[in-house]
Amino acid sequence: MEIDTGLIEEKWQNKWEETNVFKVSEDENKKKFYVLEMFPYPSGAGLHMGHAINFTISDIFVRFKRMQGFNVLYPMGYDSLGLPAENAAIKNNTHPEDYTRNSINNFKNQQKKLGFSYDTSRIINTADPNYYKWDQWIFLKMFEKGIAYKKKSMVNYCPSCKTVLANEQSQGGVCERCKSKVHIKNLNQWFLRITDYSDKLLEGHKKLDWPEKTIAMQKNWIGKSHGTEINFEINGEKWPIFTTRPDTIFGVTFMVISAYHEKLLDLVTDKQKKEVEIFLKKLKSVSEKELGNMEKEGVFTGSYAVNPINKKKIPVYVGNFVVADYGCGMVMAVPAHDQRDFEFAKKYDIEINQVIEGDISETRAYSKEGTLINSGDFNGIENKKAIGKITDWLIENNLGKKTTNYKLKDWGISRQRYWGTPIPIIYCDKCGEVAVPEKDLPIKLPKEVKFGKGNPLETNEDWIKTKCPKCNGAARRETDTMDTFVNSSWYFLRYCDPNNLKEIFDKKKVNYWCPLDLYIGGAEHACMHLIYARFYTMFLKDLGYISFDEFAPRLFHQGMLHASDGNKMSKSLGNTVDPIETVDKYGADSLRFALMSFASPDKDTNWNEKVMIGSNKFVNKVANSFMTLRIGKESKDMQELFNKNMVEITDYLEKLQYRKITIKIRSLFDRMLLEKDISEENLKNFLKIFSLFCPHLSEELWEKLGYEGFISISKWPTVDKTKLITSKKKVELDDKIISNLVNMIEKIELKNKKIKKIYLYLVPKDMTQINKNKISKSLGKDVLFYSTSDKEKYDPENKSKKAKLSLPGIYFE
Ligand code: ANZ
Ligand code: ZN
Repeated sequence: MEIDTGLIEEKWQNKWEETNVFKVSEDENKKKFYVLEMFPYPSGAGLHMGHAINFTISDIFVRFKRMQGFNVLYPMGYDSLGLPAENAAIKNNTHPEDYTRNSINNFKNQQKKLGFSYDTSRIINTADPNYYKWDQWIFLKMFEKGIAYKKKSMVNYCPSCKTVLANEQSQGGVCERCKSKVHIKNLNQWFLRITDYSDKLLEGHKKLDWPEKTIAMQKNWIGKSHGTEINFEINGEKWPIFTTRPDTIFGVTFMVISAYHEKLLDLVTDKQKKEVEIFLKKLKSVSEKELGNMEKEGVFTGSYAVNPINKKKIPVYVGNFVVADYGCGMVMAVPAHDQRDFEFAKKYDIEINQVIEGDISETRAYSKEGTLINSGDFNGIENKKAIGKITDWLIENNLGKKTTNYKLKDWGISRQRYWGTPIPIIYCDKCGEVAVPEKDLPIKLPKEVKFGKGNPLETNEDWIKTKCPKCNGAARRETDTMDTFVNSSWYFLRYCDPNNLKEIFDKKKVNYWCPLDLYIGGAEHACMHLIYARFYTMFLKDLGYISFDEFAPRLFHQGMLHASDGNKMSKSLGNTVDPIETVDKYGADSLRFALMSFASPDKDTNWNEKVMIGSNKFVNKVANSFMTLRIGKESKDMQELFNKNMVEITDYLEKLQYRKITIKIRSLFDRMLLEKDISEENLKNFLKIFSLFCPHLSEELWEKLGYEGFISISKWPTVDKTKLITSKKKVELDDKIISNLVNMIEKIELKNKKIKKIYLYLVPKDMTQINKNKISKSLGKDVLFYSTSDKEKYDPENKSKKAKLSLPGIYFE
């Protein structure tokens, strides 16, 4: 009986859609489960294989949880505002709105073709005014509380994209998108005071079951550090600096102020003015991460500082390695014990004064522990102790205080571009900055604008001109739009009540579904998105809108899928594989099965056409031979095997170790084909497991077997524990051998080596205990069994010597 996989896939996709099987609502009697993958940015190019793999990972998990009886929320949406859509629209001479609509429709159709089980009644599109209205609403709440504010600040600015860039988007002084040289500009910008939440963000980490590396990256990003603020005197004025090493204060031989320090010019003498100006002109913007590696440069300002501890006069330099908005924007430099200061001192021939015992070389400062020297009354003290002692002395003499500093900065959200959420602020000559009243939201983007020169919103005077909400006088709208990370900072809440026109969401609904039970997305979002979203959650909790302060207690990062040549898939390299073309060729079930066969979902992997073809063959084998299986009384062995598999597969599913399951599905099915009869129960059980990976074919076979309703919402099999106990000892040995071998085979085949034969060498006692047939069948390979006492055995690498009781020697060929 032939099954046309192409036809059945469309049939079941339509049936799922027509019957709304995956639509959910709150049900207090059912346990909820909320699974979310980071929503995609819908580009005109359509889905790529990375999307397909990511979505398949979550869809399998969702189908499993649904069958386990949970009330599962699994929504989908589109992060559709942003620069790429605007640039693509300009390039293709269309409007971003039309470009975005087409991209989303294309995405939806493609996602449908892959058999994902979304609740499609909850689709979110961030470019929809009914969505970004609530971005504006949150902004107003933040403005009210002083969390949103405006200030002048030095920013990275891309002259070609005509917008402000975050530090991460301008590494090496070039724009991440267009590679133009980035300029530094002093602009009036809107900020969100995320720094109010620094400690909460750090404390919250304790509650998170997240990859350790991601937590470490966030900690580093927030960068909390305890230290001392010390007042130096320059030109009779007090200038504090921040240091974590007050123990080195006797070794300070110069000071360095940031090139972007607001009060830099106060320190520059007339004589040094020219030189400083030339230095400032050629500065490049660099992100903090690069500061460590780049060449340290600076010039003398002409001013001198007085070291408060010994009244020594030391020169003040302006330098490129001091960050303006960290600490005090100025540092006390100790070249003997700080490598940056050391390099600077060597370059400009500044005195190096050692104050901690240890070896200083021609190229390196001594930055380890030691005893203080050349430090007046503090000589002979261990430097760790001296940190406290010197700080106490400074505090007693009113020359300093203890402080804590954070690397985290307030989040600059102003963008001078069109395709983003308009900032709901109005400027009035009389009243100043005025918030748009809530009843006037959303402030919609005007469709009529001119692209190409500066901020497109500035080209529509009709839109800009408005009335002041306070005095009713003539006023103008803010033309900055919000960074699109704003849109993704709370979308997971909106999914709980996506069509609400009156409120951001119904609190009861959000508190039923949230927090997420599993969040899936790329590790590249460790800092920005995942910190911003945590911040928004905490803010909304403080407002009293939600009852939790962490939105995603469990996070899973999927691996990256590369092209078969190991490179990133990219159009320019011509190595992309298109998921929809692949579905047209092999079917969605085969693609899903293949994607999960490549590697464990958390590992990076390469596209592998052979695995694709192999998966397709296997799926076709199930399609063509499943109905030849006979329902009847099955053997005890088979019962045991099923039970054991069910336990293991359920466990693998919880851990998202899908590759192991694909191997089990294959061997289980091959074994079933060799059996005369299979119980009806286990026939169904096999299909249920298979349906997570290959839902279309499973629905078709389910229907052919005569069952009513969708297999997608049938009940996950429970294990008959009694059947696990029989002949336990024997089963244990067989299964130990099998599972060892499965793991070894997996490793070997991952390296693309083929295994033709397996030789097992067992001690004579084991030889009588095992079920050879079962082992061979489970592995789906040729296995030869030798007793270690067999004189005639084939054993080229002497592996039989390794055999112990219950532990056979193994040789692969
Ligand atoms: C003197 C000193 C001697 C320092 C020494 C270090 C080693 P964290 O842990 O990152 O907080 N620093 C302070 N403000 C800075 C700024 N705005 N830009 C660049 N560097 C700055 O590091 C604090 C240390 O970084 C401070 O301690 C200061 O240098 C420098 F042997 O002061 B230290
Ligand atoms: Zn006014």
